[in-house]
Amino acid sequence: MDKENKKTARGDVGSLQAQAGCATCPIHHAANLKKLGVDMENWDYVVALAGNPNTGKSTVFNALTGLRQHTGNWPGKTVTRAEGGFEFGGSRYKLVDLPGTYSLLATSLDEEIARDFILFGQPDVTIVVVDASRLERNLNLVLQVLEITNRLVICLNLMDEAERHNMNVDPRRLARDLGVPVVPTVARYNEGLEDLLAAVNEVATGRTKAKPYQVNYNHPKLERAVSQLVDQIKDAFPQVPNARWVALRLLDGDERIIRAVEEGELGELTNTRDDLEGIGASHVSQKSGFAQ
Ligand SMILES: Nc1nc2c(ncn2[C@@H]2O[C@H](COP(=O)(O)OP(=O)(O)O)[C@@H](O)[C@H]2O)c(=O)[nH]1
Ligand SMILES: [Mg+2]
Repeated sequence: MDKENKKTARGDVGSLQAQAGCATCPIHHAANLKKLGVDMENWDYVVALAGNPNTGKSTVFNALTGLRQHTGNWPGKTVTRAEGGFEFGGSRYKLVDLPGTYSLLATSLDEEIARDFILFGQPDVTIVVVDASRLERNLNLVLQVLEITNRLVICLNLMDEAERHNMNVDPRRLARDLGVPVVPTVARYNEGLEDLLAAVNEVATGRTKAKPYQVNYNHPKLERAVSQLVDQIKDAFPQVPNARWVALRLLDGDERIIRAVEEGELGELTNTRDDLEGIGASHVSQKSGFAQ
């Protein structure tokens, strides 16, 4: 990539910022972010942070909450749970940093915790933090989250790394293809985070309704089996948020979901907002996760 293009790649972050922010609109103003640290009382919305390891989730978490969660790898880190608060656009948010995972198929404890939180905890918004310089690998998780919820925002982070590797990643194209908001960021240098908050606010308040890309399995037999199962799941567990996803997992032989259905516990996993603390709590270290 030549110098001119480089400028454009980095310029994208800035120009999208300018675009999202009618500069006079207070909702897009930096001063509008109030970091609340561990104060998470009376939150209006719950936001989950998901993503592959090392995509900058903790960096985003720290920038928004003002907390100093350890970034880097240390034993047990991934099963501690970090929560913090922030205020933006007149609303109070509780932010939950989920363990870093490459998938949500629950083949490990981390994946199980992340998946249970996104599916059963029903956060108002899930931010999927994506490494722009390793897009293909990261999209695996994005597509899985898209199957579970349409309340998500993609944080296309490490745009500087993508640029350094001469990759020209187009956030608008990605947003169009995936059908969800995509915000380019360089979290380490606080670039793009206001836009991220503006997008989160839009989804949380329901002003933006995503039409997420769904993997088409294109298989009549599979679709027939899925729709039969969906009807049965809805009858037995009317409170389950995404019966199609549960049906796909049952057909996939997902042991945890099969067990939950057999033991009639699937509905119980669906906690009310007030009971979010319970999600995955049995697996999660009692430590608050706010490592200094
Ligand atoms: N160059 C660059 N580094 C970043 C960016 N965001 C985070 N990092 C760095 O990437 C590393 C991993 O970040 P961390 O927040 O711990 O990732 P996590 O594993 O997803 O929580 C840290 O050294 C961060 O400083 C970014 O946008 N650009
Ligand atoms: Mg982290």
